[in-house]
Amino acid sequence: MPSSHRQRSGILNQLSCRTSSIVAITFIILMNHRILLDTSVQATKTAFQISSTRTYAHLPIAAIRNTNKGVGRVSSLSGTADTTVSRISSILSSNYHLNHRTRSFSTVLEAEPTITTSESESDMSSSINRSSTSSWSKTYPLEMTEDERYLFDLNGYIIIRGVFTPEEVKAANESIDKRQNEMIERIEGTSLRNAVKGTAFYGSGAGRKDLGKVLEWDYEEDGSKVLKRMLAHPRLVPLYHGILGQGYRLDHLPFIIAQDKGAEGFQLHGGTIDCVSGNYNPYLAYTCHNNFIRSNLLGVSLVLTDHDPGFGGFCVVPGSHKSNFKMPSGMVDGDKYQEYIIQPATKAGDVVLFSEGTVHGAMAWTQETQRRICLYRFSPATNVYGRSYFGNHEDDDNEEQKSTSGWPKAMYEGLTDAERAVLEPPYANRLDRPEIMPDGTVIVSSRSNQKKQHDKDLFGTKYF
Ligand SMILES: O=C(O)CCC(=O)C(=O)O
Repeated sequence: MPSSHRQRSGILNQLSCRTSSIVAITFIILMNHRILLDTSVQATKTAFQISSTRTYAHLPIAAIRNTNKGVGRVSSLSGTADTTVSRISSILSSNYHLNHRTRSFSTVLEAEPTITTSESESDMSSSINRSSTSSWSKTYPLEMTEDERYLFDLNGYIIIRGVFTPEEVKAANESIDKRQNEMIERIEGTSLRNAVKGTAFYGSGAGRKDLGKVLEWDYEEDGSKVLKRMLAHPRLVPLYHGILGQGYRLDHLPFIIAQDKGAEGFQLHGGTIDCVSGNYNPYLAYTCHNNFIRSNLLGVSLVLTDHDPGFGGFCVVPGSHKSNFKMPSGMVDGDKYQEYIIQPATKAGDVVLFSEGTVHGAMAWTQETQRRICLYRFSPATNVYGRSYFGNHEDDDNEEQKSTSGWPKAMYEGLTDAERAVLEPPYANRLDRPEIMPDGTVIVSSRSNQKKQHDKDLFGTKYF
């Protein structure tokens, strides 16, 4: 190539690079300007990756949320700056923000260092489509706080006070009152009993009462809305994220546990090292590596009646999630070392989160008023213990239900996007899993279209 040609070509290349850079920088400034206006309201961090050699603006945008219209989902956009700008412009209206696909931005959001907030959103009707508003940061921490992390890691459980208002607790209890005769008692002489006769947990004869289908109650009932709120309550989401990770999921069908006076509790069970066998139990295990807490199965109880000291009900061996040895015989039944078995005092409206890797159980109930909790179990996105999530309805009389996959249909009624995300089956976040963000919006993380197409070509299905 003649030198003058080479020079010209070099200059052209430089110019082209400069133009690329100018377009890219202008684009960043323009976009940041628009985003800054929005982040002051939404407290959301935005990130761009601009290729320096080409004019591509790769926007790892996981969600574009139009607050006027609810949650919009765009899993990934890329293209030239021009096409990207025009594509974004065609999607966005005046009120929007961008979320980076990665989850790192949650770390820059401020967390209020409190675990005792009693602020609760009492307007139950407004819980519909709550995920399309982003007011969480105003009331609740957006991350599990350092105090919460410390306490949960230390003890294997934590109590969050006053998550639900007295009105919400009343609504839930009224729904339960209506269904007292649907409760199923674990009567004496059956294999359903949870404690050995004659031991401390057994009580004086009556069985524990269980009431199921709680998320299938008529959605118009306020009590039903309250119980559905546990799936993604803004006060609890940071804890679910801190213990289970984003993309956490409901694992068991939730149910009400009731104990009348003298009713049996539940002998100690669970444990990362199973308290009865002494074997490691990966399905329930608690771990903390590199400041990263994970509990493979998390029990979460909504407390619906007061549990003052000595009343009975939920009990726990604090710290047992890290135990390395089998529990001494006699302790499992509560006959030995009672002083190490703690019945935490809780009030109606509190929520108890406990790792199933922490040895726990329930004491016989001593009060005239019926004990009530609603017990949920959650797992990380890729963990599973129960099996109702994929439509295990072969025993049902309901033909329609039999043919559907997923949880019972009624459970989906009236759910917000965030609550619905929690009912997803187990699979990795990057496979189009809707995930609740720290601010309550829901985004979908995706692999590139090329990778998806590859799977389609390879397997004939969208996902491996
Ligand atoms: O009654 C409680 O609070 C605990 C119940 C329990 O651990 C269970 O049902 O597995």
